[in-house]
Order: sequence, then C-alpha cells, then structure tokens
Amino acid sequence: MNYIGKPVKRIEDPKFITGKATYVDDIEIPGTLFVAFLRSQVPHAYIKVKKQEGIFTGADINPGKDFPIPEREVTYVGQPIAAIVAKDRYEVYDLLESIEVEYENLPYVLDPQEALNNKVKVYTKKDSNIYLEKLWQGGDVDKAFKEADMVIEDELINQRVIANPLETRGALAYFDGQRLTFWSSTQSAHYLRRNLVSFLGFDNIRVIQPDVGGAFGSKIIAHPEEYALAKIAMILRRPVKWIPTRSEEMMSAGHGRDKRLKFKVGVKRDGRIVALEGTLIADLGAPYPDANDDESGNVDSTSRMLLGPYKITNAKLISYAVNTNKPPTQSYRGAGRPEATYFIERIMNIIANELNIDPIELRLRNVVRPEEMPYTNAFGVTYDSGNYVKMLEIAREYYSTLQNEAQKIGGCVGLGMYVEITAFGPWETARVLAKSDGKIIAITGSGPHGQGDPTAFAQIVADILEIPIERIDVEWGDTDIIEDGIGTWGSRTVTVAGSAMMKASEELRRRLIEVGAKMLNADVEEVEYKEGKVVHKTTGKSVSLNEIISNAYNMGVSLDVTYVYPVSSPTTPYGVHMALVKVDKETGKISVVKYIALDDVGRVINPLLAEGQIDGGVMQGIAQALYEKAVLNESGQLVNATLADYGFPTAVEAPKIEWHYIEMGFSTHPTGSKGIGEAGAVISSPVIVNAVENCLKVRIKEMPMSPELIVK
Ligand code: MCN
Repeated sequence: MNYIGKPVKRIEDPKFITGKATYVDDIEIPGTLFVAFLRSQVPHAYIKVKKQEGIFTGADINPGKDFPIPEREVTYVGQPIAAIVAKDRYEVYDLLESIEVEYENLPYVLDPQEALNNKVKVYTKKDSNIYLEKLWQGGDVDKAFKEADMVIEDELINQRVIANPLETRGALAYFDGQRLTFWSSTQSAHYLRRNLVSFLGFDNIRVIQPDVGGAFGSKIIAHPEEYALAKIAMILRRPVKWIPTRSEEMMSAGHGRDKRLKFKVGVKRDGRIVALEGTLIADLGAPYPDANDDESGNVDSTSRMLLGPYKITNAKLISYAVNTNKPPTQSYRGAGRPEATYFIERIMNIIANELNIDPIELRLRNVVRPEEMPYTNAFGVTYDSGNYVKMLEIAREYYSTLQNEAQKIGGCVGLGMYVEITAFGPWETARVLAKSDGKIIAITGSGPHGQGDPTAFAQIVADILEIPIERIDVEWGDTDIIEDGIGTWGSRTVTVAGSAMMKASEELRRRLIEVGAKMLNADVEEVEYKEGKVVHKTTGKSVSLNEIISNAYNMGVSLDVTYVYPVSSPTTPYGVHMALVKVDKETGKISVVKYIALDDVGRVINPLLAEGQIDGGVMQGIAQALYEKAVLNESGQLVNATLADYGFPTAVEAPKIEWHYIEMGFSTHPTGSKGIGEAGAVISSPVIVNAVENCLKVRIKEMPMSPELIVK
C-alpha cells in the first residue's frame, strides 16, 4: 500500500485554484432564458395568481396539485408561487413585480409548541400539525428515578440555522424535443434524476452535477424550483436557467436544526446517570406534503442518538415533529445527530457543574465499556466498535494542558464527547475500467462536492492496482456514465462508495491477472500481480498493464467493472473535543483561543482530507454556538436574509484547530473507515457552550451566545 493513509494532496484542486472550475452558472447555452420565482410574502394564505404571458403558475406546472408550485394554498414566507421567464437575469427580476397575486390571508402558527395543540392549522387540508409522534423507551424510568440522589430538569434549545454554501442552488435545463438534460448544483445527480423522472412521468433525462460550491445538506433534496424548471424547459423547449439570489437562498433553500428538548435526568452522587426522560419538539416548518424529503427523517436520528456514548439503560423520550408556517427545515451537516449530541453533552456539563465532578471523570463513570462493544443503546442503536474509556484517558492529557493555558490567560475550557452514525446505505456503485490508452477510469455513483473523496478513490484504486495515482482519472456527477447511484451525505462516501470502488478495483485486478496469465500461457495460480504487471512466478516473464489492456478484449474479457456495494450496517465514529475560550464580560465578546479534536474514525484514508473536514465542521458548530440564527419576525419573515445580517463566520473568527486521529481499530467495511464529514459539526457547538458556561457559572439554555446574551 502506497497511498492509503497518506496525506495525498487533492487531485481535484488544480482547476479550482486556477479559476477553471465550472459551476452551473458558468455553463452557457446560446438562447438560454432566465427563470425567477415570485415568492410568498405571507406565512399562510389562499392565493390567486393572475394568468399573464410568460408566467407559469401551479396550474401550468402541476395542475390539480399544490407541489412544487402551490395552485391555491401557500404555507410559508418565501415559498415559490409563480415563475417568470425573460431574456436575462436582470430583466427577469424586474418582471417579477408585474405578477399580480391576490392573497386571502389565513390564520398561521409559528411557534412549534403552540402548533402542537392544533388550534391553528398549518395546512388547511390536514387536520393535525403533528407530522410524527413517537415514544422511545428502554428500561424502567419511573423506578430508576426513585434511586437517584439528584434530579435535574430544564429545557435546551438548538436554534434554527442556515446551511449557506457559498454557491447558491441553481440549475440549467434543456429539452431538445427528445431528451431533457438537467445541470444542477446538487449532492446527487442520480437521486435528482429519479425525482425528476417520477414528477415528469418521463424518463429520457440526463442529470449532470457540475462543480459544486458547497452544499452542507441543503442540496440533497430535489427543490420545488428544480421540478418547476424542468417542467418549464419541457414546455418551452428552450434552455432555461435558474440561479437564486443570496436572500432567496437563505429564505428558501431549507433551514437546519430547530429542535428543543425538555429533560429530566436522575443521577447518583458519584455522577452515574440512572434515568433520563425527555420531550423533543422538532419544528419542521411547512414543507409541502408532497415534497420528497424534509427534516422529519432526522428527528428519529436526534431521538435515537440522544443517549450519546453513555450507558443510560433507563430512558424515555417522546418526540414530536411538528409543522409550523415557517420555511421548511431539512438535513444540515449532521442531520439530527448534532442536536442529539448538543442535548446530551449540555446535560453532562450541567451534571458536572452541579456535582462538582471533573468532566472527564464524569464521562468515564458513564460511558459504554470496551468489553460491551458492539453495544445497543436503550433506543435500539448499535455502536459497532470503539474504546470510549481509552479515548477519554487520552483526552485527559490534552485537557489538563489546555486547563493550564486557560489559567494563564484567564480563560475556560469546555469538553464534549460524541458518538455518531455514518456510512448509511442502502448501497453505492462504482465503475472501474481500463481504457485502451492505458488510463484507468474510476467512476462513482456518489456525488462528492468539496470533501475530497475523488482523491481518496484514486488512492484506493492506485493501491489495489499497484500503479501511480496519476494514471487514474476519477469521474462522477453524470447519470450517463454510471448506471445508478445514491449520493454524498451522511458521511457515507469514503466508506460506502470507497468500498464499492475497492471491490470494483479488486475485480478488475482479478481480470487483469486472468488475461495476463493467458498471455504468459500460464494458469492464474502460476502468476502473481505486482506493481501493475503480471509476472510468471517461475520464469520471471511478465506482461505490463498496457499489454494486458490491449489484449483483453481480443480474449473476450471486459475490463469494465461495475460493482454495487450493499451496506449491511452503518458505522459509529466517536471522539472527544475540547476548547479554550475567553469571555469578555464587559463587552460580551467570546473568543475561541484553541480547539482540540480527538477522533476515532477507523482507518483514515487520507489525513489531510479528514483534517480538512474536522476544520470545516468544527467551525460550523462554533458558528452555531456563537453567531448564527435564522431570525423570523412575528409574520414568519426571515429578517436576517443577507450575509451582512446573518452571523456568518469568516477566517478571522476561526481558532487554531488541532486534530489528532486516534485509530483504535477498523470498521467492518472493506475500507476499514468510518465517516468524518460531519463529526466536527456534530460535537463543536456543545463544546463551546460548555466552555462559556464554565466561565460564567450560569446555566446557558440557548444559542447563539451573542454579546447581548452574555452581557445580560
Ligand atoms: N476521510 C478519510 N478517512 C476517513 C473518513 C473520511 O480520509 N476515515 C476523508 C474522505 O476521503 C473525504 C472526507 O474525509 O475526503 C469526507 O469523507 P466522509 O466522511 O465519507 O464524508 P462524505 O464525503 O460523505 O461527506 C459528506 C459530509 C456531509 S454529510 C456534509 S453535510 C458536508 C461534509 O461532508 N458538506 C460539505 N463536508 C463538506 N465539505 C465541503 N467542502 N462542502 C460541503 O458541502
């Protein structure tokens, strides 16, 4: 093995750093018309859009239905209600003003707690605002609380935030009379294609994912505007492009998080948790009932991971996913796991402070022991492997150094531990083929968009085929080049798509040996594969990869392998993170001075890429702790819908982030890896809040910890 485990620089970077990347808005087809969407100004109303030339309403796009463009009922501010087409993007935005809409306002509800009582209906067509109500339970909570020495009750809020990738969503659609080609800034070309096929009832569709300027979960779903654009392209038979403005994006690309937990925890004097009970309320906003994805799927993820890495055998949770007349929430980096980690790690900090126990000691008294692995928690999730005790012991050293530094500068240290689930199924595809010019092409069915997975794939293929990495071209993001695929999310790509890539390469290697052996007039047992050559074990004669490739097809052997890797179970990375913060009590300003991350993600394929993911994820969580919140006013309008108003962090706010990977064993996937793409975002918010709470000695119940909140 030459490449796996090494900090190979990203092979996809040269075009980005030389300005040669192609984002969807860079693609120009002559004669393209621009599309803009008029958006609802009110949170709930019946609408009537006046039919005019060049305007597409729900009746044109989806007759008789309210999705993707409502024909009659709007349920949140920012919902697209009509599309207009013009020759250029400036004209199209001016023309939006010419669309006449009559609103018949309806009662609306914005507070999820209030929405639960169903007095005001979010959708007139639905009797209940409760999308999902679920009881999670293990052990005997009532009995266990009687054994507690202390019971703590409180409520914690994980606020609504916005993913905000630098590149907004956007798409270009062209129907040539036979085939629809659809370029989109998406996290999965295949997933988008499946959705367009089912919406249009037409399957001659090719979806292309050009370069993508970040997504963070917001480009998983097929957005209403994308369905509408595809339909408009089919009607007009001309290329049509849609690129939203930043404010539209912030309003309507889908928000993240927005969950609150009322909890009651029973502990022994020594800090052992004997029982945990809670009510979780997740605000879904108002995704249209026909939409294919929303935050409801992630509410289960928050619920089942609420117990963290701890052995809490008596636990009970009622979770509600409730609709309100707000913009929809959806997957945002971590998709439910950051909220779970936030709640349990805040609870741990509160217990540590109440009982005056060292935070590492408290966690050591509660974590699942290594001999209990694989461990299934009280809500049914299996943690596949790991040594939480050892991780905490390793963390102790870093923690005490950080505490010494804190003392010197008058700062405070916060700590958190997490376990999360990554590498979701159900499967992923890879295609590895040898071309007649000697190039090896590796194609993935997933949809990387900044993580660096293509470099990791090249490393994997190069190692299996024992050839220089430069011989490998990695391709993705086009439904024409590989039969099917799932996508990039849930920190699944290097593990699931990487395992598919590994298996496909192994099969290609097997075929190369088969052909090589035939060329050497030998049986496969008589030859061996070595550094891109097939060598006869006794005569020492060999044939090169290029020679094998040019002979294979004559021998009736295809060197084009597609492999579908089925995922039997996800895998659970874990770690301990800590931060040193300084709080200026006079101005309320909080500075994160240093951040240390210790993570066990199984085998690390490329430490440079993995570390980059930790840096970005940690910064996103710090931003949630300190700066970010989607602020909606009393009529459900997003009031900070610009980058100037929203607390978007920059490099200036980024602390020194130190990453150590603590490899304590491989996962059972062929790559041996566990995902890392979301870990930083999963754990860093509570680490920062815990640090500030330790400084202020006041219980913190909400984020962001803005200067106003601190000074108060
Ligand atoms: N890696 C590794 N060894 C491991 C685990 C990961 O070397 N044991 C490397 C991989 O090679 C890959 C990167 O780390 O380069 C992330 O891999 P993985 O954990 O498989 O996660 P995914 O590639 O599936 O990324 C998804 C994850 C998610 S869910 C969000 S949201 C997110 C994130 O990635 N969005 C991002 N990181 C992002 N980074 C960028 N630049 N842009 C986004 O939109």
